[in-house]
Amino acid sequence: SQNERTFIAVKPDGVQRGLVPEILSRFWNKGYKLVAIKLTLANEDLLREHYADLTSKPFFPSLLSYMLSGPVLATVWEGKDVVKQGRVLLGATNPLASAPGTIRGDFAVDMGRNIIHGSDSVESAEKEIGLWFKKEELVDYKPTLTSWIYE
Ligand code: YYY
Ligand code: MG
Repeated sequence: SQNERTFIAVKPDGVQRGLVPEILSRFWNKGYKLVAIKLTLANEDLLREHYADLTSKPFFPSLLSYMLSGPVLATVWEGKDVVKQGRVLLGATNPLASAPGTIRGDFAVDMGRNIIHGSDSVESAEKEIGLWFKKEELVDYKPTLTSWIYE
């Protein structure tokens, strides 16, 4: 449905490297609707919930300090198949395996500096949006271009 939502976050390295405008453009130009956006510092409790399935992994401590190393740009995007298509725009987790043309493929090299997060399912998107945003931060509006993007 056109109401599907995903959580996309520019990680601290992406913010510091000035990639925010480029990354927003990729989603905006594709035709997705921005529903929420904020620059924020994560905290350990939030990240332990966000990455709940990874807390026992050997790389978790470095993932945690990476995600705490600077501000994160948290965003929510809406549109048809946006969760899966968002992952396509991101590219593979390991940037060296990401195709050119994807965000990680174009701008990153190391797995632990892969510049962007995207929800991997509709269920995790709902969980992540609820973790990072309050209900009133999700903005309800009608983009004027909708009929030029959807048949
Ligand atoms: O969803 P995605 O970010 O593509 O990968 P996840 O498997 O959810 O892992 C989250 C995050 O952890 C990944 O973006 C980089 C880091 N990571 C890592 O540093 N080393 C690994 N072997 C796997 C993941
Ligand atoms: Mg993931």
